[in-house]
Amino acid sequence: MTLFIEKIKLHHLKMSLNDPFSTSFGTFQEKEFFITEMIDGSGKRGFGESVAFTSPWYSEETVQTNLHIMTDFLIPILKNNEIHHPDEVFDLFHPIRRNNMAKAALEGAVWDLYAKQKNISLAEALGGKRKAIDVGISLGIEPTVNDLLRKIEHYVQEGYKRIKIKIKPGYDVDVLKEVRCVFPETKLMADANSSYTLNDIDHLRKLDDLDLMMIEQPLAHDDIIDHAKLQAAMTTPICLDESIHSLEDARKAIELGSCKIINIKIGRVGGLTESIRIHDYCKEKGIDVWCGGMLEAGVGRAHNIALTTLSQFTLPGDTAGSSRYWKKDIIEPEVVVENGVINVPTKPGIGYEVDEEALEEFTLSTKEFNI
Ligand code: OSB
Ligand code: MG
Repeated sequence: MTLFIEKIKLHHLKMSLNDPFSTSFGTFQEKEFFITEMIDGSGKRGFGESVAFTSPWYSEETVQTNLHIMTDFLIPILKNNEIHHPDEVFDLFHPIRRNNMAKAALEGAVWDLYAKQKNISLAEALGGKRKAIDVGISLGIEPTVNDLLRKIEHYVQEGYKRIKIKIKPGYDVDVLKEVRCVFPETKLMADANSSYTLNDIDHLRKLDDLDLMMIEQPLAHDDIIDHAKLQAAMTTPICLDESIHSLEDARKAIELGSCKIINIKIGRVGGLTESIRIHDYCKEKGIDVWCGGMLEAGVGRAHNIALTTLSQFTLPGDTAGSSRYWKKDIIEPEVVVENGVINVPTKPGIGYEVDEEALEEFTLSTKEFNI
């Protein structure tokens, strides 16, 4: 079997979030990204989504570097090679160093097209078995603790399976103590987005009294050594996000004891193929994983849902419903969360239709490449 990709389109979109989202590294009000589209000879279309932001805050990639790398390096590779299975894309892209979000944006569309050609759901193509997935929600840093408490109340009522709270120095232990006081039973976790150092070890250890599921990425984005020291000094499990870019990173972090949990983001690790490899390795090592989010629109959200059907995704992820982010999403139907659960679509590929009107409404420009 060959995929016979004839055309690739890069749709550059810009959408406004319902609600500004603040982290220790900055505030998001808008999201710019690419919807990648791959069209085969029979007119079947696969879709992917890039997740880099406009500024290199979370990682070094940006919307513009994604465009550069896809246009000048990755699409030429797809032009010059026949693809029989989506797993081959990871190896074809391997000579290009890093730029994992650019790679994943294209690889995701190949996976969707492949599943549609085989007439199976993307979840099935990936080997996932779950029919429904449990989800949590990630809440940004709020102007006041009362604002945060109100939001938590709202999403607990909606049924989300756990609440993640962004923290940073000066907005951490006291805030979480108040939250724990008001919500004694709620599953809570904190995400620091790399805003602490080992000098904060005594302060971070105070979190051990709050019965958190985990603390995500407390230390530097490129560290696994100090995280191992911190994990040895804390009972709260550490979950790594920014530090894990590959299966090799995951292996080293687990061997060192730098974390007990891994957040898998498809974009950060360079695609679905590498996500599955990390998942399988974690399963073998007894490390729980969950699927992280990058404030995705519908296509990226659909990919996250499909990946989360794999068995070692034992903890609720950050893939909330479309309405948490957007007035109008770009897929039909939108992603709906009921009682903290998303029913996995069974239609071929990502299982949602791209809403052509919405796509057009949010598109700034489109580039086409004949393959
Ligand atoms: O660290 O997981 C993160 C959003 C932007 C950048 C980094 C992160 C996040 C989130 C939100 O936590 C996840 C989501 O709701 O998509
Ligand atoms: Mg994170």
